[in-house]
Amino acid sequence: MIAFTRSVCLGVALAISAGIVPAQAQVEITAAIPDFNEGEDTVVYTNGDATVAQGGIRLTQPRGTLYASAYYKLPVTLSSHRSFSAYFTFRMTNTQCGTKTDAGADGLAFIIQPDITAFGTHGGGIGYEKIPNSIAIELDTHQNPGFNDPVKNHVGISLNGDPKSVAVAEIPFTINNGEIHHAWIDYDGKDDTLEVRVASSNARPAAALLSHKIDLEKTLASEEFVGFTAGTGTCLQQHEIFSMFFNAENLPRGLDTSVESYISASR
Ligand SMILES: [Ca+2]
Ligand SMILES: [Ca+2]
Repeated sequence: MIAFTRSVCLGVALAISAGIVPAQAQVEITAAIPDFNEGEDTVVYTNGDATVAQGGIRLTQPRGTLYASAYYKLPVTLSSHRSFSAYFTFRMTNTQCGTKTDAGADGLAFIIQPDITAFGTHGGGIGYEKIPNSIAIELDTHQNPGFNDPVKNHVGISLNGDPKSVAVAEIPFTINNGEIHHAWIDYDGKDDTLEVRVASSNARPAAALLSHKIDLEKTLASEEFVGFTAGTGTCLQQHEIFSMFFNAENLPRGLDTSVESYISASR
């Protein structure tokens, strides 16, 4: 953990007031876990098949009909508008679907909800199905026609544990190809806009892949847990998270680790 000193604050403030955005300026946010290599298991609460191992959260092993969740252990306090900014890295490996190894299921989701012990269902439920009072942003790799999945490789915004997403978008590259990918989720509760970005590098894309108008004050309370769910079915794969950053307020330029570094706020 890097100490957040008064001089760093002052330096950043002076640079910003002078119109200069310094490279790798340090920004204090609600929760910053750049890796899981040194005791970060103590800040993560796991359910089901999830465990903290080998530098990441392994949500599911590559076995069938599993489901799991993992949450940042401390509750986060959201503002009255429920705004937030989040960024995480993930990987899906060991894909298998029958005799095919170039397809796997079911995917993982970033979730905000009030119960640290909650995990939903396996298969197309992606570990979040039936979790009430929740918003899940799924990274779905298996097309379930019953859930209105547009294609197998898509992002979806799902409310209150219903896998029939209220908004979806096809992801233009394959997310379960064994590589580490990046996701940004930003909600501005003042104009009710939720934006999702997914990329194969750590540079935050300028344009959102999915932008959706939604009022989360109806869904989320002021105190919540943030984390991830995942599931496998007849088709399967391993799901892992390698970093997670969450701020309980919207950052207008979003969390971008290619430009700035982040530390957890002191509590
Ligand atoms: Ca699906
Ligand atoms: Ca879906």
